[in-house]
Amino acid sequence: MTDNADDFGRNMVANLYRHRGTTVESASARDAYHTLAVTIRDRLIERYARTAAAHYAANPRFVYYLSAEYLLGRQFEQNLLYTDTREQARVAASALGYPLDDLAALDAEPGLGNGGLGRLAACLLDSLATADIPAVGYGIRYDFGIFTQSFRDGAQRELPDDWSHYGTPWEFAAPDDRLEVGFYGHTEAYNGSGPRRRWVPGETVLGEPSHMLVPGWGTETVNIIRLWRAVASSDSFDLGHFSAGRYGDAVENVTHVENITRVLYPDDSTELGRELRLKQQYFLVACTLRDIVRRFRLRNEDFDHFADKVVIQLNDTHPVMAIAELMRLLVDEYALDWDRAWGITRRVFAYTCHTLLPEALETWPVSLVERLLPRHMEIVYLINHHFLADVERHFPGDHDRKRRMSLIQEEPERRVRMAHLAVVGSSAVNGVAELHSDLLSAETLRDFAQLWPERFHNVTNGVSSRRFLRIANPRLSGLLTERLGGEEWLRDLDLLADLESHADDRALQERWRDIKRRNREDLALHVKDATGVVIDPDAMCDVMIKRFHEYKRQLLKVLHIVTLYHRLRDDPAADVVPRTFVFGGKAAPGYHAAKRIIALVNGVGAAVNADPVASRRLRVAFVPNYNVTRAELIIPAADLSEQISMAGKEASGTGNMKLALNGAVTVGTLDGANIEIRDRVGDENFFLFGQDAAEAARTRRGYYDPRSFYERDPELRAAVDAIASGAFSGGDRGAFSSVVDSILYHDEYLVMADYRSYVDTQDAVDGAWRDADRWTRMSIMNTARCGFFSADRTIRDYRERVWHVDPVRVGPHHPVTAPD
Ligand code: NBX
Repeated sequence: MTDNADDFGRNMVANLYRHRGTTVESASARDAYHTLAVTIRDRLIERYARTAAAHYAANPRFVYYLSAEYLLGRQFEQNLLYTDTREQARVAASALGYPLDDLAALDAEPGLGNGGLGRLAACLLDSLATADIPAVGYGIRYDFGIFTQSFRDGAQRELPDDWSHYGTPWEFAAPDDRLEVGFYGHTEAYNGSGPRRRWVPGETVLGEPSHMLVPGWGTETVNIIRLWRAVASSDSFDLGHFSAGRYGDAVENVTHVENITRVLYPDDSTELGRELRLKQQYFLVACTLRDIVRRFRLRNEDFDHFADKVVIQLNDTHPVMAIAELMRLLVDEYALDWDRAWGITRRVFAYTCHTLLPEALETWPVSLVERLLPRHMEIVYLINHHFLADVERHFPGDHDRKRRMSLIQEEPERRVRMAHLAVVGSSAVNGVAELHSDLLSAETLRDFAQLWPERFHNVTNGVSSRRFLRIANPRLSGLLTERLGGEEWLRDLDLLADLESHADDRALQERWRDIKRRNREDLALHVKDATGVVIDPDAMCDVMIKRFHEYKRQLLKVLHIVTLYHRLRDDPAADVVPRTFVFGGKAAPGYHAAKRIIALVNGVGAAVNADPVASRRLRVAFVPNYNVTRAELIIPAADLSEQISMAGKEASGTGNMKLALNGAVTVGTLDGANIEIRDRVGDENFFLFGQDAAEAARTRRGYYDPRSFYERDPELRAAVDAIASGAFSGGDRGAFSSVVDSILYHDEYLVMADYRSYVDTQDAVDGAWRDADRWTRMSIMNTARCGFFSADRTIRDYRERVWHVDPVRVGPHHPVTAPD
């Protein structure tokens, strides 16, 4: 496809007619946006056709990434970049009478995920395509994504996120590929012996796929992400009820079926255990495996080759019922014997764990699985039977070990342990940062790591440099491209290391500071708009953006802010560096403790911002509705990155990588990937504080008295007392009593124990900031030394350690029609 501005413009006008049925003169902004998007999409579709043909011809091993969540972010800017059509699009947009940026702002972000896990999935798909790896991402097309957050009186309010209300130009529905998914019912014997049985579902629903294009950067490859939605069959609508005026009853069945993919569960890290959630998970798994088998059979017949052509990466335990489902397909539907089916299944699956919190390890009541998926329950029992016999062979008579490792937990209620099923049914298991993988092997999954040490790997997370540097931070990217002599760093992020030798270059430092300042100005405009808070673009931008969770310790950050506030109140001339504290993040709607902390941040912010003395130095801005789009605005402006979780709790973190890559200096604990960031950027360019994982575990195991810290530390006492006294809740002493009690009497996450170390370290941050050259040097070093945290490297690690797949190059002139 040729791409001069004239061709692009003609193509766009044709698309305006064909897709919107309107004219240049009467095109609305949304008409213009949609038409432009479709015109960009045309460039990708052509590449996709060539990719599909190349994959068909090569019949390679495919990576199938199974994830209940994807946080893709806006696609407009990214697709402009990946098709290199920005200039043509600018000209075409203005021909329709609109600035390109106004149209880009109409692009909706599909919020089909909660946080890190969902965004990681999107970054990995981007890097898979960039590395020319044949891959498909499978997920759920939720009608409503992660809720839209707003604040009322400082408290979080949740509104539904109807992300595709206006339709989305990036999505192609494929109603012809609908398939049936069963639930409930019973199982029956086949004639003949063996484990083969027939499942007779009590309810069937239709799964309809749609796909979005996932282009690689600087390559011809365009992969896809396939999303499933539940649709009722046309006979689900009860015309009889409708005619009788019973309109609610008429659509009851339709609603019942379509509710399966209605809404993303907004709970990260804590399990709700709702039946509908299990239905969602199985729905994804059933649709996806049928699709994978269909794709396999396009070019292959014998299931003995299945594992040579298929690797399925399970993103946490949410899709783990896929292991039982593949066994069901192979044994019941394709009549393979059990051992052969199990050999294939085990080779196909790989499992990534994303947590260390025991409460986040999914289990499902046996009674529920028996009812919803009766055949799968039988299969899980059979897998368990063989597995426990294997454990017995390795550890004869060790009954306690068998009880610990069983796929079924017996007490206090019989439940299926999904993480155990995942490990038993996979050939590779990985954590997402070195510390996390070590703790998985040494603690959470110790028994399994002892039995099968060769299965356990580390694959440290990474992030997309295209999205989080090139697109989010065009100013810094421009400078990098100029200094590094081209854009090659976007495919090889290790090239950033070349900057290191220029870290003391005055001219570079000046440019670097200027860019940060202008990024802070952009952020200030948004903050003013979204919150009314005015921030000083010269103040240090201190950023804490992540889900609200007690283990992440937003509360520790609050205690620091209150401490600085008190210092200024007690002495208006106190030596406090001007700072803007920027917060972003949502709390699960049912997680009351986290929601109280959100209200407290807003309460402290209101007090600080309104205080005539403190507000001269300090401002607090809580940007509502944190999402990928907001991240792209906040991260480039950040000077200080808050990564302050209790050590041993954060599996990896990926915001930490995005911020460091954009030249923010980290203040953090030795947790998750912070350790690897510090190892790389150097301890002189990282502010470390607090107990490490071993110390924290010891503190928690021994006698821990959080109140003693309160009693001994006057600044800590003053901060806690102020919260308790109603200073941040209009005098209401009860408002935050649950928060105060939790840290004074339980303090599960060692906020009190780490407070002094944190505040002292923050004083050292102030000291470093005052020396502008020193700070800028630290900032440059962070960018220069974070090339390792590219998701491209993560994909290389998965390829070598887990997937063993080869790239397929897509030629520029590949035949567009698939052979035979
Ligand atoms: O996955 C996150 C971890 O907390 C991060 O440390 C890590 O960097 C990231 C990527 O590996 N986990 C996460 O985001 N979990 C969820 O979003 C989640 C969603 C639903 C659910 C449980 C967890 N039921």
